[in-house]
Amino acid sequence: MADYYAGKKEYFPKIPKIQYEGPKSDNPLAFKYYDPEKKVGKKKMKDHLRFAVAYWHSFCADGTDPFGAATHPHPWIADAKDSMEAAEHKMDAAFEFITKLGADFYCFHDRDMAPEGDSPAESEKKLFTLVARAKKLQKATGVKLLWGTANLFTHPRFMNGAATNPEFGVLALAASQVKTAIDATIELGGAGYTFWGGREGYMSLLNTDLKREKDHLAKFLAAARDYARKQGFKGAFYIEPKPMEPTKHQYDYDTETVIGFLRHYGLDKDFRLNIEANHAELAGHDFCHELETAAAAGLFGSVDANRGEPRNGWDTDQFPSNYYETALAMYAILRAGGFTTGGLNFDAKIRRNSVDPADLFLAHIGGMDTFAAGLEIAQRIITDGKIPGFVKKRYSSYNTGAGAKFAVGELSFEDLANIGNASGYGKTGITSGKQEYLENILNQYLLGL
Ligand code: XUL
Ligand code: CO
Repeated sequence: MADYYAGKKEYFPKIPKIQYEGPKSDNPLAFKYYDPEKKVGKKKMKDHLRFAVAYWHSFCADGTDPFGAATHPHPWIADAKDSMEAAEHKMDAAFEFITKLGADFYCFHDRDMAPEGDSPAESEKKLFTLVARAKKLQKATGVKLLWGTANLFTHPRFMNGAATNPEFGVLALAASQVKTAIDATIELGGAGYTFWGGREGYMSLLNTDLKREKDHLAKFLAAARDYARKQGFKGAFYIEPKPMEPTKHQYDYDTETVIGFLRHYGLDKDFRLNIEANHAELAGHDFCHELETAAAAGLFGSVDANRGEPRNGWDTDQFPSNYYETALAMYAILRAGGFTTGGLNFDAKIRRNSVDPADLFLAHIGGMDTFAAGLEIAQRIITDGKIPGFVKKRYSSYNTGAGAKFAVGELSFEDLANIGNASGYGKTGITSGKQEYLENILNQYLLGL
């Protein structure tokens, strides 16, 4: 590691390697809860959490919003002679940041890593020039690729969608881009490949054939999967639900919608869910609801770790800071068996007015601490057993006798009705759900950190 910096230009010269110092530390550039080597249950924290830095927000986004110009001057752009050199410097800065932070993974879109060329062939060449550099940097630093993806939403050609575009020519260009992005992901040993819906949705049904667009999307995904498998890709494919933005109605609305889509088109063997906290909120769901729903279908895959702003109706992509939310999320994730190919990708950006060079570090440190604390609380819920024990007991009437027979499909509807008739009304069903009791227990764990 020390060799990695030798003789290199540093883009974050004042920032040391971030260390764990514990909850009492008042060093802002230190972890308070994330202690990578600490064992929680059977695994080390770092292996439970599998943190990834998002290339797009951290090294490409510059603070621009619809009302104002850039506020985050990127030094790696300033000292470059052209867009390819800027991309190289940006990559050096990214690997410096990720290693100083101590995250084990990163995620990227093709266009985050390399600029688009004048033709598909030139774009591919540019991307693979940067992929070769990333491969070397991954080897030198030990940082790994969690997942890759293609940006099918920024260029104007995708204004009417990519795989759901009414023009076949655009769909074919999207395929060319995804093929190259899959090749790049394979070359970099990516554990997964993500499809976020981008502009796959519609603004008005007056100009849209919804069924046709969904059929095309499924055909496109199946063909992309077949290509990747043929190339030897063994990783996971993820669909990332989002209800709206940029289109009025995104086809991958929420987890339940995506599960239905995957099963309807026979894609559920290869595709899993990448669940983003802010997208859950936009769909009117709790983050943990989306995780639990994916887990219940056996389709939980990965997480885009961020948070929304409950009083805003858009994707604010803020860094996680809410222990209540991450505790419930990690509780769902642990019960789903934890991450295999997936991880916690910080699809989050610092605020427009967070202009100190250290702010990007502070944001990630806070996010990692918030999830590490969430993990410890989730493990405590499980080890202490009061909450899961309560839930188990709540369903215990289905474990024996007629309830157990019903659960395995051995009772007809008449059988069920006869049991109901025989029991009479009495006090059946007048049983406390104990929500307040359980919330109080959870608060005890949270405050006892
Ligand atoms: C957009 C979003 C994307 C995907 C990757 O809301 O979440 O950054 O995660 O394309
Ligand atoms: Co995302």
